[in-house]
Amino acid sequence: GNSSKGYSYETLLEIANFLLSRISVKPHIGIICGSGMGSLAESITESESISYEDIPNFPVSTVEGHHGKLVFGKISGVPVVAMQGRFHYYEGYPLWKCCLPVRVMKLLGVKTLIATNAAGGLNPSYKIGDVMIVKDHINMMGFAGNNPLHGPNDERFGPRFPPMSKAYNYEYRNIAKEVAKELNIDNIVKEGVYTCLGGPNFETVAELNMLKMVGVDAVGMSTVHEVITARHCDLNVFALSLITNECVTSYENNDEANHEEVLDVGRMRQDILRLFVNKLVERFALI
Ligand code: 6GU
Repeated sequence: GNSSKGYSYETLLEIANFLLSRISVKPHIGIICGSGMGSLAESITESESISYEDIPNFPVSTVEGHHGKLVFGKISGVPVVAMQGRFHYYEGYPLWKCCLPVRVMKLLGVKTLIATNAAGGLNPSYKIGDVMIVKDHINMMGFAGNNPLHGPNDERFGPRFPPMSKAYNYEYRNIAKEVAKELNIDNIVKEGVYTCLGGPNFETVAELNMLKMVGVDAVGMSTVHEVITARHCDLNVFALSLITNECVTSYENNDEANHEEVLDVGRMRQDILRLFVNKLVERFALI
C-alpha cells in the first residue's frame, strides 16, 4: 500500500510496468518540459503519447501552458520520454508527488534527466530569452523543511543522506557549452545558480534582492526538488532555465511579472530550444 509520505516502491513499479506495457522502446533520457516549452516534445519521432489521466495513480497537471502527457519515442535515434506538463508545488501537490514522475522514469530505465524551466533573471547581465545552464541550485524550500525526500527512505531508490555537491553533471554542462558554440547561440547561453520558490505568487522586491545577495542568478517554481529526487536515485542531471522576464529588484521599476510573458518568451525561443535540446540528447547519449 501507499505510505503517508510518497508512493511505495511497488506502486511506482506498477506505474512503470503499466507504461512499459504500452510502449515499444524503453527510454534512456527523460526530459521535463518547462512552462511554454512543451514543443520540445514535438521533435520526438515514432512518438507514443500517454495522457496523465490515463495512467493509474498519476497526478494531473493544471497549469496553462502545460499539456499533461508523457511522450515516448526517439530524438536523434536516442530513446526518450518527455513530460509535457510537470507538477508544481503551488498546484497543491506535496513535493514527493511533484517528483513522482522522476522515480517512474528511473524505473523505466532512464539514466539521464534533462529538466527545463521558465525563470526570472536576477543576474543583471541576463536578458529576456537567454538560456541559463543550471550550474547549481539553492534549495530554499528545503531550508524551510520541505523536501521531496522527507519521510521514510526506501534504499531501493537511494541512500537516506544523499550528497548534492555534484548535482548538475559537469561533463553535461561542458557539452552544453560546446553545443551552444556549434549552434552559434553561445551569445544567449549563460551558466548560473537557480532557486525554486513555492509560488504561485511572483516574489516581492525585497525577496528578490535577498536572493540576489545570496548568489541566485535565476528564480522559478520547479526543478530543484525534481533534481534532488533524480540525484537520490542516481540519475545524471542536466537542467536549463529559459529567462522569460527580468526580476524587478527596484521600487522605481514599474514592470510586473506575469504568466503570459513567460509563455510568450517560450514561444519566441521554441525553435532554438528544440534544436539545443535535440543536440544535447544526441551528445549526452554518447558518453
Ligand atoms: Cl520572477 N519568479 C518565479 N518564482 N518564477 C518565475 C519568475 C519569477 N519568472 C518566471 N518564472
